[in-house]
Amino acid sequence: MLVTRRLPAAVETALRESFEVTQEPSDRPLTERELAAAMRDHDALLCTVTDRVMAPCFEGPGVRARIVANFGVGVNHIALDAAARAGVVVTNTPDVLTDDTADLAILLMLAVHRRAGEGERALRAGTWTGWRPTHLLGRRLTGRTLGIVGFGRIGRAVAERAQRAFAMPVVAWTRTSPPESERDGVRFVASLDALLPEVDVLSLHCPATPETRHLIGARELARMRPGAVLINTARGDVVDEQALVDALRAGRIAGAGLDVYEEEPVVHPGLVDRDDVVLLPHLGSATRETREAMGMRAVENLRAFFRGDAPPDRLLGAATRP
Ligand code: 8YV
Repeated sequence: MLVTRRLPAAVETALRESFEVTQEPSDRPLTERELAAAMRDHDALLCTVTDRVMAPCFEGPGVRARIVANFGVGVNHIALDAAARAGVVVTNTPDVLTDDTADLAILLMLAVHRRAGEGERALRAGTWTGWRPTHLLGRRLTGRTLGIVGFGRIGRAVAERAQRAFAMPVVAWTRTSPPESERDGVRFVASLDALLPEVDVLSLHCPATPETRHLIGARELARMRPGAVLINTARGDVVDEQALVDALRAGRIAGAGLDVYEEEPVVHPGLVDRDDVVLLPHLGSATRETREAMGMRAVENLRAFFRGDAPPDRLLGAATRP
């Protein structure tokens, strides 16, 4: 199989125990052309979010790979329809990264409200002159109303943390929300439009699909409270970055905490400039424990497939033909 990036050592060892592995030594993202060639030269591909496994990887003569095992839960970089048409199985790594990604969403909420990035930058720049009663006053997170878009595993884990640790009332909207309901102390609303004006913090946890592209744009940002903060640990495409920059400049919202971007690793310069924005380099699942667990989960999927069993994390609908 081709493994596109370097992985935690224990994962690479486990892979080599079971498979004949080719690995790109430079640890750089492969081009679409290289990925298409890899699909013709290998029985399996183990890829990550930086690999765009698009339709040409699955189409035309000579495609040999029967499984694409993604290291990560989000699969917006894989052409699932083309994989399904070609009968190629696609798997991902859910569950194991839920807690760490939820923790990072909370970290961003705290960092924006308590001005942690600004404070750290000032200290390192040597401009901190000492404690004073009015220095870098932020805002309390405890008790603010949290809005969650997408109530899957990660959205639910963020809600639990916010409720238990920060006494935050939680309102959620998800594609499958019943009209108006309450479950586990979370109030579900029937539309995104209903959610936006109600919340102090809006945290995004939906997948990136054609339907969620620019889900948060100029219109949605204008419906948010002027003091509200946007948190995105999902995918960059869900937010129209230019509209976010415009809304921040105009003071329509109070800040943002972002871990994902529209054109990673490029970040809109209008975001980099701002002190009311906290920016992280796609670290949601980046703990030693979780990256190892993600890798082992991908290994389990690959082993099951080549044993002739159903891989535990096969994406339903992505590959239906034998
Ligand atoms: C991963 C992520 O680091 O799992 C996901 O969807 O966004 C990240 O947690 C990345 O996808 C690795 O491929």
